[in-house]
Amino acid sequence: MEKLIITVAGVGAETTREVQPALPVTPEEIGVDAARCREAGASMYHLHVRDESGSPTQNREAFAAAIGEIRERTDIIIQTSTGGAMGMTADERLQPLELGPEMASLTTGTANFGDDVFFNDTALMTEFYRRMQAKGVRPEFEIFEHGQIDNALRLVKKLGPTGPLLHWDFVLGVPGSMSGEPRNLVFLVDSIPREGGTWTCTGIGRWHVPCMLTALALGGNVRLGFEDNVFFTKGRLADGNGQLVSRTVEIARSCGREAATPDEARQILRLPPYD
Ligand code: KMH
Ligand code: ZN
Repeated sequence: MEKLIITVAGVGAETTREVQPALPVTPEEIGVDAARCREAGASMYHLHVRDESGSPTQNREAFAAAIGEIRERTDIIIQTSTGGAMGMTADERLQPLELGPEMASLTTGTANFGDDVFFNDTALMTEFYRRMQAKGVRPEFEIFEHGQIDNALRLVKKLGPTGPLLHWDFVLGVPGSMSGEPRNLVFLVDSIPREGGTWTCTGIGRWHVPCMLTALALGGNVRLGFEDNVFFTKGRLADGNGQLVSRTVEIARSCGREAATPDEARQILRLPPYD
């Protein structure tokens, strides 16, 4: 079986220090967290950043500062968010792409997100996809609802590929969108083109462990971290993103599957090698 790519969504836009005191917020904290997670077995970091007050921002310089701190410490694959936070404009959300990251997230459709609506209409996703193509940034299609797979495939068909393979992330358990039931993940995985793609899955909140286990059972990859879930077990907070990584590494290893290093993950994803 191919090695396991563990992506850490370590910061997010919605999680607060009040809820999770170990949340990394400053560029330095994010750099330290990414390095710790890499040591524990993660190969990719899905990056959101915060401003000086701790609020989510898509500011280019704030991303540059966090990326600088990560790169001082580790070779982990950096995947910047284009989702940002609720209510941000498309132009705000696009800013990190100017830095030419290796990868960036791209949600291909509007979804209910708790009491809010995560807005991604056709014009917005087309523009985001075009920008990624122009910059040579590999998208990770973040799928909250089934129809978003069809939207992503339409973009690829209409505008051409962004690289040698398609990479998907099934984000399950956001209140208002698809839940993390195993049957949902099976349905989604069954709906992406069979040849030559890669996929990962994350479960939000209480769906973290069920989704991680189902993804492992199906031979997929795993995303985890404080953006998606702050608990280690019910009612007990994780003491860091690295603790969540370590548990997944141990479970996978006990089943004969080793975690990929960042360079091994680059090979699996057919990204250019790290220099
Ligand atoms: N913060 C959410 C509204 C992404 O990073 O691409 C969206 C999000 C998705 O986190
Ligand atoms: Zn995100």
